[in-house]
Formats: sequence, structure tokens, C-alpha cells
Amino acid sequence: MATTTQDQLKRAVARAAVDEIVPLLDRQTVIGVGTGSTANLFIDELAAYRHDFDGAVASSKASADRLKQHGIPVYDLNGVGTLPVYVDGADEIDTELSMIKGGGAALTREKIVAACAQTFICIADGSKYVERLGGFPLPIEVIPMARSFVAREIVKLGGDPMYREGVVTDNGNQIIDIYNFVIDDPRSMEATLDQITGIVTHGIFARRGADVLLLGRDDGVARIT
Ligand code: ABF
Repeated sequence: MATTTQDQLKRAVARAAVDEIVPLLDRQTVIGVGTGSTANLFIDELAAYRHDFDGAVASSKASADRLKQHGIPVYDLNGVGTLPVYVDGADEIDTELSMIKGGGAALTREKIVAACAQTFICIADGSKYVERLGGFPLPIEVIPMARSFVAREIVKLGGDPMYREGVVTDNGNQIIDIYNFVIDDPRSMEATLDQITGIVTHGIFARRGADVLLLGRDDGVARIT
């Protein structure tokens, strides 16, 4: 029996997300759109409906460019307010729908757009669904001058910080990835990391996790809430 490729699974969940949101759209609707290869497929699928809604707020310059290439207007979040829905991928997502995000270095804008959304729909292939977060190195966006200080604080918490060399975020900051980091309680670790001076944003999305997970599996797309 032919196995489904990861790309096919990503495409299936991108389509499922479009199917889920299209009935909610009207000509005034502005939606939140995420970043990454799965989000890119979502943007491509969404393009067919570009006349059914007003436009989008994007969580990265890359996604904004892709939306515009499809003729979808992109708005500044400050002029929009609350978004009915935000669709984005994840690096890992657990059974409580807490996530690790930020592998694509867009975590700060992703967290901001997610905070403004009434419903967060996470789209992910089956490989992202885990019992416990932390297999994927946790990305942290730091103010450049704080990088070493933050790294030392992370070591105290038991993680192995690694500077992601050559990466500058859309906000002009740097990324540290934390390896070998045990995240037994995502909400509690989210709060702990929130307290470290010099961290702009970290990739644990637990307080504002996903509301709906569309998970691509070989046997179809599962809708998990
Ligand atoms: C964004 O893109 C993330 O926060 C995550 O880092 C990444 C997932 O990428 P992909 O869809 O390419 O696996 O959603």
C-alpha cells in the first residue's frame, strides 16, 4: 500500500483548514495567517477564495509576501483588532494542544497574532503530534546583547542552549534553540521563561494554545479539540 508523504499530509490539512474557515468568511473578514511550509500550502489553497473575504494579517514577512503574490490584501494588525481565526503550523503539539513553535524563527509575531485570534486552528502532519513537548529544540528569540545571559539562565533550568548562527528575525533579534529540555508542564515552563530578562518570546504556546488541531494522518485528517 502506498504511504502518504509528509508533503501530501501537509496539503491535506491545509485544505481541511480552508474547508473549515470558508463558511465563516464574509467580505469584511480579516484572518490571521501563519508561517512555514504548512502555512504556505494553506495560503495557496486560500487563494481560490480571495474574493470571499477582506484580507489577512501575516505572522511573517515571508507569509505577507506570499499572500500578496496571490492578490490577498495584507493588513497591519494595529488597524484590525480581533481576528476571528488564526491558522498556523507547529513544530510539536501535544494532546492538550500546547505547542512548540518557532522553528521558522517567526515565533514572536506568531504569538502576537495568536493572542488576537478568537480561534487558533493548528495544521500539522502526524509527525508533530507528541505525548510530551521537548523532542523538538525549543526556539527562543532574544535581544542580541542578552544572548549569553539568557543562555546561562537556560543552563540553570537544565537545557542546552545553542545559538542559531546567521539567523536574524523579522524583528532584528537572534534565536537560541534549547536542546535536551524537559517540558513536563508547558504552562508552568512558559511562565518561567516569560520571567527571564532579554527573552523577547519563546516557542512554548500553552496559555494560548490551539483550539482546534487538524492533524494529517495516513487514514485522513483528524479534527482534535
Ligand atoms: C510555524 O512554522 C512555526 O511556528 C513552526 O516553527 C513552523 C512549522 O513549519 P512547517 O509547517 O514547515 O513544519 O508554523
